Amino acid sequence: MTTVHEPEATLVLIKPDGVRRNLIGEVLARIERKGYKVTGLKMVVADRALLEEHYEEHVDRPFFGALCDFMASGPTVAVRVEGNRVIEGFRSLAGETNPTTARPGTIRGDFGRDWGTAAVENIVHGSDSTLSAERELRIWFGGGDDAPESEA
Ligand code: DAT
Ligand code: MG
Repeated sequence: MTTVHEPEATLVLIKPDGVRRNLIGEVLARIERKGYKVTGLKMVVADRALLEEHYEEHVDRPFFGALCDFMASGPTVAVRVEGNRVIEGFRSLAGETNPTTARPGTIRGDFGRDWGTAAVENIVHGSDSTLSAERELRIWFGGGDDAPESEA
């Protein structure tokens, strides 16, 4: 069969709240059940420099400091996920940013809620465009020889 789109890759993060709540397996299961491939996986406690780079678009927002504190509050699981239209597809699995109104059936809608914290805690991150996916995968996995290989 002729394929029309090149497979793409996205960066998924299971944030410290997701790890604390034992949702690593749940999130990975949803990714895999959907048919996407996990092609890279690591657990890291993110430092400030990494988070400032990752969230550079939000540097001037009032919640930026709280967001970095939350993201540095424990281990994060970084996942490289591949598949056709996976960037858009994972954002759909994740649901909208605000966990109070994220639809049930989505990761944020099923497992997230407002805890009254300064930074919204919403279990997962997913890249929002091909450009940010490439940039974020480089930040979390590096672009050198140890970068995960694509599926054959
Ligand atoms: P998303 O993660 O859905 O791409 P975003 O890029 O706008 O959302 O924001 C990054 C993260 O920052 C988001 O997942 C949770 C937090 N956040 C966003 N808006 C916020 C706000 N108004 N107050 C507190 N935290 C916020
Ligand atoms: Mg975003």
